[in-house]
Amino acid sequence: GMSKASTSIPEFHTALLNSKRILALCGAGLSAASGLDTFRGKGGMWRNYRATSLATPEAFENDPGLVWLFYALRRHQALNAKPNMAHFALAELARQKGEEGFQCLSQNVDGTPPTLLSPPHTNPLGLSQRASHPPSQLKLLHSTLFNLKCFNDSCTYLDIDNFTDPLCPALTITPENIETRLAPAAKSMHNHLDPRRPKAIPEDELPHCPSCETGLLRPGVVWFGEALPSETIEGIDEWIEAGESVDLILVIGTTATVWPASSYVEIARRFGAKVAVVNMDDGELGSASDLREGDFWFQGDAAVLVPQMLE
Ligand code: BJW
Ligand code: ZN
Repeated sequence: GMSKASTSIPEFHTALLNSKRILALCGAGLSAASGLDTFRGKGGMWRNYRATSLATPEAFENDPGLVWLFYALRRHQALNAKPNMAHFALAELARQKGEEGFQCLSQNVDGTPPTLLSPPHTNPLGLSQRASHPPSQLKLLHSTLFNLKCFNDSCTYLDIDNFTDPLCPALTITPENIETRLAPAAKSMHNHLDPRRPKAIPEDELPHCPSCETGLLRPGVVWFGEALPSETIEGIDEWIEAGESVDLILVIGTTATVWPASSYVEIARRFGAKVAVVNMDDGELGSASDLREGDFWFQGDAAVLVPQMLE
């Protein structure tokens, strides 16, 4: 590309040493080496599917069973994945720099704050959490697969850290459910919002809200058109304003196309930050256009590059 950015790890080490206040904006590419699929870009299963069109309230309204199968599969995969070297390296950076020095803003939904272990999973935490990332330095922008909410707008039921897998018999990960029910519908060029499509699973077989008893439970993740968790956003704003400066932002494994998460790159710049992009694909942010002199661009697997950058 035409980027003026440096690709030198030693130069990055110097910039890192000179940075007092650091942000990371992470995306699905951070967990790719752990076997979790990305939404877009190279190497992700979901790029062949219309996965993002399942991440909407409209899709759930129209076919809750189909949307639930997508999330049941992702809960199952996240519970069985292990953190990779990039998760561990970021957790170590967090310990070294402390709360004032480093905050990790993650768009990934594979985790929750540490909690009691719930059988049968001996280790039911998110990947960053299992890498012992300090919780106060991990901001989950799109929440987590393991919070459940009620789809009924007027009901405030919230079930935090629910690691039950499967959530109910109808949501068991079977070839029938995944290959016959989920995959064709998610891949289909037909509009799966079409109300005439047969539903994936009868509604009475899906998990219902124990509080209002009328609403269906839904994954507590942030879908398109929904607001990000306000305490999380406020916490980040406070951190940025408290120091009135950001020296460096690491943009790791994300297309940085989804707003408002993507806006933290520009916000950090406004507060003086250099930008360091780590991505498998040189079509991304890095080489494309807006990296400048003083910025960094590293192409490859985050699980390999991030540990080298932070060592
Ligand atoms: C590797 C690698 C390896 C692979 N190593 N790298 C038009 C313009 C601007 C904005 C909008 C617009 N129309 C609508 C909007 C707003 C909308 C939006 O931004 N849409 C865009 C698509 C344009 N945003 C919203 O709707 C947000 N809410 C909102 O606006 O609310 C308004 C409101 C305000 C107040 C009150 C009420 C409402 C919410 C956005 C929520 C996004 N949610 C999702 C789903 C979460 C649940 C789930 O996981 O299913 O979040 S969408 C999906 O994208 C998910 C991800 O977190 C997010 C970002 O994806 P990410 O992480 O960047 O992954 P990929 O796959 O895109 O990229 C992976 C990268 O890794 C690639 O670059 C690879 O190359 C790379 N890679 N392997 C390193 N080994
Ligand atoms: Zn309810």
